[in-house]
Amino acid sequence: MPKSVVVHQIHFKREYPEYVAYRTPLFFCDDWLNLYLDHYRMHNDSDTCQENDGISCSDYRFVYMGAKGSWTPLHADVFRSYSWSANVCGKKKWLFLPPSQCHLVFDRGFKSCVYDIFDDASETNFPGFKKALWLECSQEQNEIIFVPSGWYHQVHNMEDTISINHNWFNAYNLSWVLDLLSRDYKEAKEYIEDIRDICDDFEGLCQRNLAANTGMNFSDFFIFLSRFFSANILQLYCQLREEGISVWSSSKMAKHLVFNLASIRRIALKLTSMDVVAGNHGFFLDLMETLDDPNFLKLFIDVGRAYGKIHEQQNCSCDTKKAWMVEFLDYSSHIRNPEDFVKFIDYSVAKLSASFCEENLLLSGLNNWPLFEDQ
Ligand SMILES: O=C(O)CCC(=O)C(=O)O
Repeated sequence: MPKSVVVHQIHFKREYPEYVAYRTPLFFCDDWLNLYLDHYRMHNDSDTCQENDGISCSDYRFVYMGAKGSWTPLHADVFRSYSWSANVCGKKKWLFLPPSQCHLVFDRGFKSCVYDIFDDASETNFPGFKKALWLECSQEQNEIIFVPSGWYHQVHNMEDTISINHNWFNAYNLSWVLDLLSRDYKEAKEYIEDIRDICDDFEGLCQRNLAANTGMNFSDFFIFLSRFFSANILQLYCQLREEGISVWSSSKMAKHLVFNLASIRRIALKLTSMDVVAGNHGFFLDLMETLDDPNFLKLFIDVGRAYGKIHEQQNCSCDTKKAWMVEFLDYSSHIRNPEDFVKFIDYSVAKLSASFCEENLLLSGLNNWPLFEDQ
């Protein structure tokens, strides 16, 4: 097969925001990444920062177009997110390698990865390569492929093909994002270790390089988690205000929100014990400012919409939400480090419990986080 690595990738939603060409299948709507990026940038570089005008704001929703014979080299997805890919027309061949075998496609120093699994050089330069067991799958028109976190894959267009593709993460694969950040941070640090002594701000440079290579740094991740947690807990508060305590037995949406909160807390706790955030470089979030920000209100409303859609549940009006948000927010504080964030999480949960406390499973689940530890 003649090979041309030309697969054209378009940020479809960003470039044509008014054109509703498709709806995201319900299975894939629990998407924290694109929900967030609809209102915030993941990384704000003061050198290049522009207004968040909806065009400069990035997202991870693409259309791929490739002629027959074009292909996408071996890789694992950005942030170790999940991805789904729907063929509008054409046919693709996918080759997958599960995470347990991924070490086999790296060189001895674990620095570079095989580019093309059909290239003979792969066998010479990558000692474990021959042992890799590939899963092959062909995808026809109108079929959707789901790619789990951390699975390496190479993709070939067997015909002229157009596909729609999203990357996303949520409570279930959030730990993959943290693991990738930790690994890439270590690598970024090692790479410039020899100039540490002559660097005014070594940690700042590591974080800048991490953002450039990985798409976010620890500060971005931390701010993302804080905002997303706030939107989720407020959503839960609205549900409790609207439906009262019966929400725990009747609402799948409430359970889902609790699960999200538990997952964020688990990651925040991990952050407190990691030396990758030594000095807490660049960690700062003014909660009051965050909650006053119109972008936050939009995120909060969109979180409600998304989970309302997933669980086929009605949502209260934007005005009601706004009023309840103000009511909930007497915790005016700055979050300066992961410890502050965990305290804020525990404070908000305690507040929620105090307002609506009854003997019930979900509240104790929310308070006794380890209940969710193994999920
Ligand atoms: O369809 C393609 O060519 C690439 C898709 C892909 O690699 C992905 O979904 O991660």
